[in-house]
Amino acid sequence: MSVRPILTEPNKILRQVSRTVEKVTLDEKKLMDDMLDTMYAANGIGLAAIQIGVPKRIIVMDISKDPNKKDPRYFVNPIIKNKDSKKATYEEGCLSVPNQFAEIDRPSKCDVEYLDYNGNKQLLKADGLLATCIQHEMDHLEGILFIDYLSKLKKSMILKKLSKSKSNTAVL
Ligand code: GNR
Ligand code: NI
Repeated sequence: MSVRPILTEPNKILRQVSRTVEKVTLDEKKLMDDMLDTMYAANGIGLAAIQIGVPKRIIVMDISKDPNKKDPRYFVNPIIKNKDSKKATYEEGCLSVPNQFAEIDRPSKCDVEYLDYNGNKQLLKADGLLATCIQHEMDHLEGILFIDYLSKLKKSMILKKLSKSKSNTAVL
């Protein structure tokens, strides 16, 4: 179990399409453990493997508000089976786009088929923050970031702020 560095935009690795996992082996379980440690350490509610540089279709999430009541969820090879035509708007952030937030519209509900930590097939009917978060994470598997949904102007403003904060940390 260890906390790994999180890649931040701009980074070409974040734009890779992640590969399907053939089988949930000990390697994948160790990766999921590290991802959960990394996500909790960064105070995130979700993390895709590509955010720590591993191009596998694996996501971890914990949307519980109470830090004392952990509710980790693991998704391997998730597929969206059904999306609600109704949209919901959430203020999104991303550990790979640090300290930047924007309102994003996504289907308010979705059904997701996936393999769990033990490699067993599951179906989740998600709504609310859970639905938003799983869709945000599944975008990472395709190399998509939430800023890609913004206007050119808003996106370029965020990228400019990111490059400024990156060059500041290089000086410190
Ligand atoms: O920690 C996170 N919070 C969040 C808030 C609203 C919508 C999506 C998210 S996911 C994000 C962690 C992250 O970057 N996952 O990829
Ligand atoms: Ni993200």
